[in-house]
Amino acid sequence: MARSSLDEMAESGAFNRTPSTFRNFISRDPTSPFHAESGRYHLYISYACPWACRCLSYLKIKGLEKAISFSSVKPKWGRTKDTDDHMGWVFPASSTEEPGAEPDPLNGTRSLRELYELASTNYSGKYTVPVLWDKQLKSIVNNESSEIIRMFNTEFNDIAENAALDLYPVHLQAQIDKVNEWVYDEINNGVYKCGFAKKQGPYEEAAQKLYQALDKCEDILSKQRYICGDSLTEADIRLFVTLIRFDEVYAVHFKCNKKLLREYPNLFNYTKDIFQIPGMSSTVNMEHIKKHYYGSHPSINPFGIIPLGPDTDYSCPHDRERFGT
Ligand SMILES: N[C@@H](CCC(=O)N[C@@H](CS)C(=O)NCC(=O)O)C(=O)O
Repeated sequence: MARSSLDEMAESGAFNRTPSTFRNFISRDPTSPFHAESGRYHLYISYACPWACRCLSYLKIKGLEKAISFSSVKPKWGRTKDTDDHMGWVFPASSTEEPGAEPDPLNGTRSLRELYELASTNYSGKYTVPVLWDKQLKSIVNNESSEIIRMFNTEFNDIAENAALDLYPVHLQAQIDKVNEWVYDEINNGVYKCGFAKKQGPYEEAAQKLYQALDKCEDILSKQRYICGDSLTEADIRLFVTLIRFDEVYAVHFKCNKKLLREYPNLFNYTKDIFQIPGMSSTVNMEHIKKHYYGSHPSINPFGIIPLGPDTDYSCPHDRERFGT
């Protein structure tokens, strides 16, 4: 079983992501063991991680910040225990050590690994963010972002400040699922397949599929404001978290440099459009993003040098209003 994404390489040199392990569901049904209550759950994230930031985006845009607390680990992986060499997410010792990151506010653990071990004594998988933690049962509810965002979309609507926002509406579900499938495989995970490939063949295959998918997005977004039509959906949030990291990190660190995001007029303006949705810019901490990727994968970037650019301003005007709202 892989203990870190750096171990997820197949014999062929291709990157293979292992599935998440904690898969409980929070429900608005009061008889559920995981009832959607205000103040009961905590979301552990890293601002660096696109999967965790899907969940943080939902907290912000659904208006769940008062109901569900959250905190971020340090961006750069460190030793998770004194007794072995495993490297992974760690908490800072104080809230001033690393702006944006906080010590574990609930359990006082020093690493995410220790948190996983509190939840399950015989856990042997990866210690990934996001982690949705139940303060009442003192355990992990779920560590799979695609499921956490579904819970945040519907199950907290009695307490969400923006309950009316439905990012997975019934009439678009089939279309969203379809888009998610290729966006996940070819773009979200596609950049990792490029970056972690250990042989030329798997790299080229992943890069070709990535650019075919980006070209497809560019084409779709030349005709409509959002990826599934004229309203914002889950599929946009899932695409955004990769696009916002593209030019700053993936283009250099993961060798996705065939074309930059800023060379795609529609995708670039679309990214600005999503970034400017109230709450979304606070989910993007570019310092954490760059520190993490360039600093935590010594096999890709042995000296941990962080490139200076391009420092793109996503808050500047975009042209997406041309499609209306
Ligand atoms: N399937 C998970 C994937 C999460 C994931 O891969 N997170 C990465 C950070 S971007 C992680 O925590 N990796 C830790 C490691 O590889 O040790 C989800 O979508 O929630």
